[in-house]
Amino acid sequence: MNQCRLRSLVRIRRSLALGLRGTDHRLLARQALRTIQTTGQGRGVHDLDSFANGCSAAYIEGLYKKWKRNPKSVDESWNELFSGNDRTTTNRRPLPASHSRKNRRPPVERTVVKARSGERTASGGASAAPAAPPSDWKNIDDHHVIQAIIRAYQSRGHLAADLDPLGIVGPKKHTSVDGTQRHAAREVLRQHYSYIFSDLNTMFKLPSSTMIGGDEEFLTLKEILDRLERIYCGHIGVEYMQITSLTKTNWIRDRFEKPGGFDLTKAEKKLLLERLTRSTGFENFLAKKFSSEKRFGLEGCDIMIPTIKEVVDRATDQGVESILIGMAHRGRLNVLANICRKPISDILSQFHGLKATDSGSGDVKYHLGMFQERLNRQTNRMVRITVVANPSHLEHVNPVLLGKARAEMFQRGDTSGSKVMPIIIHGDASFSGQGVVYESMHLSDLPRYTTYGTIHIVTNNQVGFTTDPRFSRSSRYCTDVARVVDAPILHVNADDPEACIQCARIVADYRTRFKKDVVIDLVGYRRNGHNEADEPMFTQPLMYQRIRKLKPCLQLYAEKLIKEGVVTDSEFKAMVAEYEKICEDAWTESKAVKTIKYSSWIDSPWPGFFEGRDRLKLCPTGISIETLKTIGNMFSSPPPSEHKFETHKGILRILAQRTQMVQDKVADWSLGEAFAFGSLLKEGIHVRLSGQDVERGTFSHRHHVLHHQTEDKVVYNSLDHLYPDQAPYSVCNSSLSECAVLGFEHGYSMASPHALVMWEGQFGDFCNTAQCIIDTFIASGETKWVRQSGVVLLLPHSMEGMGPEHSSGRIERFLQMSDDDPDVYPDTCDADFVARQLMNVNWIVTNLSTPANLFHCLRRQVKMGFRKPLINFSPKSLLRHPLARSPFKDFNECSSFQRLIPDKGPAGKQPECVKKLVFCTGKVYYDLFKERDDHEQVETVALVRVEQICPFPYDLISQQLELYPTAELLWVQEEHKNMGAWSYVQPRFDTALLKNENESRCVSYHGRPPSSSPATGNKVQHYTEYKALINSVFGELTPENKKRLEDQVKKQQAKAKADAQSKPSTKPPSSPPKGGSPPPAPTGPAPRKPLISMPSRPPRGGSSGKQRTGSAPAPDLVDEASAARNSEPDSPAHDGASPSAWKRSGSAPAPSLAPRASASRSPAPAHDGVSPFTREESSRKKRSGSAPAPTQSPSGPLRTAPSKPVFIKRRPEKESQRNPEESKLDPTKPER
Ligand SMILES: Cc1ncc(C[n+]2csc(CCOP(=O)(O)OP(=O)(O)O)c2C)c(N)n1
Ligand SMILES: [Mg+2]
Repeated sequence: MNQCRLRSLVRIRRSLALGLRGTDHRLLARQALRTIQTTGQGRGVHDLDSFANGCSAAYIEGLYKKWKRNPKSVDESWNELFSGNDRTTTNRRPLPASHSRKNRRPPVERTVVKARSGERTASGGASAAPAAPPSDWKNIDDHHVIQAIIRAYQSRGHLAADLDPLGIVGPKKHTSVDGTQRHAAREVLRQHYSYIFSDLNTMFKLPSSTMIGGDEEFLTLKEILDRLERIYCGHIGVEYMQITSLTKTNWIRDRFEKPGGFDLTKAEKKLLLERLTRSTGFENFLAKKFSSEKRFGLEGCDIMIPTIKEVVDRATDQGVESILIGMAHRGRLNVLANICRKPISDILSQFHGLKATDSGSGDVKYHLGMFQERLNRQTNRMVRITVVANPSHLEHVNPVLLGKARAEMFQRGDTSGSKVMPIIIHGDASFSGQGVVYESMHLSDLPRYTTYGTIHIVTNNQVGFTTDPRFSRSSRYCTDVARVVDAPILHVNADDPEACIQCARIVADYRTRFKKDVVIDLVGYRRNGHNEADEPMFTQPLMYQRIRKLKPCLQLYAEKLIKEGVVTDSEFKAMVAEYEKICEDAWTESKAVKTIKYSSWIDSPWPGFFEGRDRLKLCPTGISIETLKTIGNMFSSPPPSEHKFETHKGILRILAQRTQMVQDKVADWSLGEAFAFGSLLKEGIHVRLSGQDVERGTFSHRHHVLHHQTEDKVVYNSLDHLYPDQAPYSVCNSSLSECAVLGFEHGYSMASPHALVMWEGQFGDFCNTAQCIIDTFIASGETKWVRQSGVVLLLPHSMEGMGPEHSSGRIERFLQMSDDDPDVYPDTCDADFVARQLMNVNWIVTNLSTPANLFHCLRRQVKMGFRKPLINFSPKSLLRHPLARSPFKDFNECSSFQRLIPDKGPAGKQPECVKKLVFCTGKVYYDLFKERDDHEQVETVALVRVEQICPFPYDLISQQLELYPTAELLWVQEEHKNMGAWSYVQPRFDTALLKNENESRCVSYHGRPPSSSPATGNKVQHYTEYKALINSVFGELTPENKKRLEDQVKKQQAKAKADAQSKPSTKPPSSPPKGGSPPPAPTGPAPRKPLISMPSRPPRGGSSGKQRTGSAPAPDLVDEASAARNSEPDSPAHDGASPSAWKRSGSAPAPSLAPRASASRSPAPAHDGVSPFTREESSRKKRSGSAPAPTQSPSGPLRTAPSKPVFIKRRPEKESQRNPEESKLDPTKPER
C-alpha cells in the first residue's frame, strides 16, 4: 500500500466519522473510497470501509511505519492490507452481524432520495449525497451503539450497582446469552438493553471516551460489558457524569476505569482489617460494658472509621496539616477514639456520670468536641484533628465547621486549602432532609466562603430513626443535594471494605486535585435501633430480620482475607484480642478518674490568649484624633484620581457629606462604624463583616465597596487600604442564607480571638431562619462546650411603619435566652463589676443610639479579656438621622462605652423638678426626645437610654433611681408588650428597686399592647399606635403646644424660602467626574428641605392622617440614588436650631416626627442629649457655609501616610487568590 492509499484510508475514517453530520462529509468519504478503489490493489470497498472505520488514523500510520521496517512485525492481516493482498474471508475480524441479531432493531435505512434540482435536503444541502453501502452504516451504527452503551454505564451504571448490603434495594440481575448474570438493566442501557443478548464475541474498537481497555484498543463486546459491569455496577456506584467540567469527569473516569486501579497490596489489606477490627471492637466493647447506655453505635457502617482514616492519611500525605471534622451522633465516640486518638479512658470516663470540676452545663458525650495534634504514623507527619462540638440539631454544625476551617486557612495563610481540610460526616436522612445542608453547600464555591472543597461522608444506614427512606425523601439518593455543586458522588457498599477504601482514596485525591466538594455515600445498615435501647422491629421488621442474619462486615472481611491468605485465622484473632485488651486497660484506667473537666473537650483552644491575662481588665476603647482623621479622610475620599476610577455621582455626594462631617468633627452611623473597623485594622485585628448586601449596606448607608461605573469588576474599598501594615478587612456580600452564613461566621469567630467577626441581617427578624444557630451555638456554646466566641450580630430593628417582618429583630428572644438572674442584685461595689458581669453572661445584648457607642461597643468586643457574642440591634432611620451623630470627642482616648446614657439636659441638671423618669432603649429615644420638646416637658421628663440591655446595668440604673427619688418611673418601648425588652427589664427593675428599702415605686409599661405580629403593616395604624404611645407618656398636645409648633413651622418655612431665593443651588455635578477628579465643592449650604409643612405632618391629636406616620423615612432597600437624595448634607446637627427650643431647653430641641422636618429645625444632640456643637461651632459653620469637596489627592493634608490604594479586579476566583498577601498581614498567630 502506498502513502496515497494510506492517506485515503485516514480520510475515509475521518470522513466516515463525520459522515453523520452532513452530506459533504459523506461525499468526501465516498471520494476517498474511490481513490482507494482506483489506487488499491483489489481490496473491496466494504473491507476498507470497515477497516478504516474501526481504526484510528494514528494507529494505522504507526502500524504502517512498523510494517515498512519489518513486514513481519505486524499481524498477518495488516501485512496483507499494506502489501495489497486480499484477505481471505476466514481471516477477517468478526464484524458485528447485525442482521443475524434477533433482538436488535434493524439498521437505519440510509436511503438517500435524490434531490431534484433546487430542492433542499433535510440537512440543508442543495443536493442529496449518494448513499454509503449498507454495511458501512451498520458498522458505524454498531460502534455508536457500543459508545452509547459505555456512556450508559458511565452515566447510569450506578443505578444498577450492588450497593445495598441488605439486598433490599437494587436491581435484579439478568442472564445474558453467554449465561452471565448481568446487572445492567433496562434502567441503565435503555434502548440498548437488547444488545447484551447479541453476538458477544464481536470485536470493537474502544472510543476515546473510555479507559476500560487500558492499553488495549479493541475488546470483544463481552469483555466490554464485563468490565463496565465490574466498574459501574459492582460495589461502587459513581455519579459523575453530571459534572460539567470535562477535566473532572475524565479524571474520575480515569481513576475508575483503568484496569488494575483497585488492587490493594497485602499490607494494605491487613492494615484495613486492623482498622476495621478497631472500629468494630470499640462498639463491641461499649455494648458489652454499657449495654443500656446510648452511644449511637456504628454497627452496620463500621467501615466509616477506616474510610475516614484513609482520607486523613491520604490528605496528610498530600500536605494537609489540619483536618476539621463535623459530625452528628452516629459513631462519634468511635471517631474520637480511633481517628483522633482521644484516650479511650477519657471517653469511658464520660460513661461514669462524674462531676465536672469546671463551670458550664456540659453536654452529652456524643456531642462533645475535641482537638488533638498528633503524629500520623502512616505518613509520619504531624496532623491536627478537630472534631467540632455538635448540638443535637442535625447538620447545623456544617456551616460552623466550614467557617472555622475558612478562618484557619486565613490564619495559616493557606490560600488554596492545601493545609486545612474539612470533612463532614452526615446521616442519610438528615443529609437529604435538613435545609442547612443545601445552604452550606452553596457556600462551597463563593470566593469569601470557600473552603476549597469539603469531603462529605454519609453514613447511610438506610433509615432515619424509625423512618424508611421512601418516606423521608423524594430523591433517589440521599445525596442528591450534592449534585447542585457538581460534586462527584461515590455510592459504595459498606460491606465491601476495599471498595470503601478505594473511594476514600479517590475523594481525597479529588479534593487535593480540584479543591471542590466530593461525597462518599457509605451504604450500610444499622444493626441496632436508633440508639441501643430502641427496638427496631417495631417499625422495620423485615429489614431487621435480614440484618439479624447478616454477618458483621469485620467477620466477612476477615474470612475473605483468610481465604486469600493475607492473614491467618490466629493472626486475626490476635488482632481482635489486642484491641480488646486496649479497651479493657482503658476501662480500668477510667475507673480511677473521679472528676471530669469540660475544658478537656474543647474543640477550639486559644493558646496564649488567656494565659497571663487579667480577664477582668477592660482596656480603653477610645482612639486618638489623628487616627480618627486618617480613617475619616480615607473613608470619605473617592479613589485617587490617578486610577481613573469612575465613581457614581450619588456616592461622590455621600463622600462629600462624610468629608464635611470629618471637618466638622462629627460622625454619623457609618462613619462611627468605619472608625471602629479602621482602628481595629490599624491595631492588627482582622475584621470580617458578612451578610446579605453588607458591602453597600441594606439601607445604602455603608458603601464600603465602591464600583467602577464603566469597568466591570473593578472595585475599591478604602478601609482595606488605611495603613500599610494594617490587618485585612473582609466585607462580604453573602449568599441569601441566614442559617448557613451566620453558622459560618460563628465558626469563623471560633478559630481565633484576634478578629472581629460580624454577621449582619438584612432586617433583624430574618435571623428567624438562623434560629438554630443562635440557640444551639451562639447562646449556649460557651456553657455547653466551654468555647468562646466574640461573634457580633447586627440586627436592624425599629418600628418605622415598615410592616411585620421589617420591624423587629426580636429583642425579646435574645433577652429571654440571656442567662443572668433577674432576681439577684449583683455586687455592684465590686471594682470589676462591669467586666465580671460581662464575663458571666452568655452574651451581650445592646440597642445603641449613637455612633460613638457603636464604635466603643465594637472595639470592646476585642478589648475584653474574654470573648462574648454581641447581639446589637442596629438602627434603620437613625443611620441618617441628623440627631444620631456623635462628636469626635466621644471617640477619643477619654471616652468609653456608655452602658446607659443619662439625661444631661435640663431634666438631668435639675432632677428635683423631674416628674417622670423615662427609661428606654434604641431609636424610640429620638421620638421621645422630639415629643418632649413638642410637649414642652424638657424640665419635667428625664429620658434615660439603656444602651446595654444585657447584662443589665444595675449600678447605673440604681444611680438613676436615686437621682430622681420622687419621679414616676416609666419604661417606654415602641415594641408590643410581649416583645421588645420589657419582659427582660421589668423583673430587673424590680430587683434594683427592691434593693433600696425605702423604695416603693415600680416601673410602669408604656408601649404597644401585646400582639402576635411584631408590627402593623398599615401606616395609619402605625401612627395611631405611635400617638397612643406618646400620649401615654406626655399626654395630648395642649393648644399652647400646638400654637407654638405652628409658629415655628411658619418661621422656618419663611426662612427656607428666603434662603432658597438668596443662595445658588449646590447640586453636585450632573455627571460623575471622570478619572476620579473631585466633584466641585459646594459653594454654599446645600438646599434645605422644606421645613415642617402641616399637610405632610400627621395631625396631632387628630384621629388619623394619610401622611407618613413613621418617625423617620422608611429606610428600606433603597437604591443608591434615592439614598443619596434622602441623606441631607445640611442637617441641623450642623447649623439649624429652633431658637425658641434652644433657649427654652438649654439643650437641643426635640427631633421631629418626620425626620426631614426635624432635620430642618433641630440641632443634633450628642449622645448625652446635648448638641455636639457649641453654639460658636454651629455659627462658625454657618459662616463658612460650604461643604468642601472630598479630598482627592492621597497626599492631601489630611492624610496620614495611607497605604496606596489597590484596585481590585474582581474575578470569580477565591478571595485569597485575589489577595495572596493576606496571610502575611494576618495578625493572628497560628495556633500550632
Ligand atoms: C434538626 C433535628 N431534627 C430531628 C432530630 C431528631 N433525630 C435525631 S437522630 C434522627 C434520625 C437521623 O437519621 P439519619 O440522619 O439517617 O442518621 P442516623 O441516626 O440514621 O445515623 C432524628 C430524626 C434532630 N436531632 N435534629
Ligand atoms: Mg440513617
